Amino acid sequence: MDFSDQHEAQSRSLVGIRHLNEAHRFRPPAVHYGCMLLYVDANFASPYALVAFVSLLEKGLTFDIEPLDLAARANRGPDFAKTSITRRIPTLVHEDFALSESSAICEYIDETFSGTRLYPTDRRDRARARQVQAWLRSDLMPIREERPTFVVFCGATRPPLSARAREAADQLCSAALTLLDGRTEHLFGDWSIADVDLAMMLQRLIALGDPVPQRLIEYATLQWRRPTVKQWIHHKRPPLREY
Ligand SMILES: N[C@@H](CCC(=O)N[C@@H](CS)C(=O)NCC(=O)O)C(=O)O
Repeated sequence: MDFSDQHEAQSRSLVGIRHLNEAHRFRPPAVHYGCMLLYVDANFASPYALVAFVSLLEKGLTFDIEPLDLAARANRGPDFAKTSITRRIPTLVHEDFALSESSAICEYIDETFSGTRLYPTDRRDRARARQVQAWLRSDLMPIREERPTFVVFCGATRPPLSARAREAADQLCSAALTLLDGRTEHLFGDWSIADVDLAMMLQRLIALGDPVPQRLIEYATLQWRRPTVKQWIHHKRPPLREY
């Protein structure tokens, strides 16, 4: 049994999943670091699965992907409950360890593997990156409701923003401009995973032509050109079934 057979067998026995499609395997392994499986949504639209996916690619890791049809509540079945305590995607399975919550996954990947750093080395920049991630996950609800990431990745359309969503958009743009003040391409000099999170939130507005300052459009556009992000953007998707 070579590494990839072993890897596949381990994946299956760990979480009881189906044989994984070759199309969902990324890159041959350079070193043995144990089996790695990422559960994502079938539409490849989850902003949280996006950062977990990019984190693995940035580290040059080989991993399998298991897309779950959230519209069919595939994540609510007993099999997935055995793997994911919270039954949410993304969930990363690394050997016998399963982890959910995207920012926890990013931090785990960064602390476990060498390669491109996902978080800044400077302690305060790192704290700020975590602040940005936590803020984007807990605030700006009107944008998340009225501009779901289906508008970015799946061509979905939506009516104009409500007054409360416009207010949230102003808050987002104002904070993003402050965070990027004095910076060029990225939030913290070098690229970090928080750049993907921030660009993702801005892209929700940019996708449907909502007003966004040019500086932020340029920033988000540049982030969207990163090769690992492009692998997500251009991933094959089934017809959209919103969840
Ligand atoms: N805070 C979580 C959010 C994860 C999340 O909301 N996942 C959604 C898809 S985008 C999900 O699993 N929805 C299905 C469900 O909750 O049943 C993270 O950062 O990972």
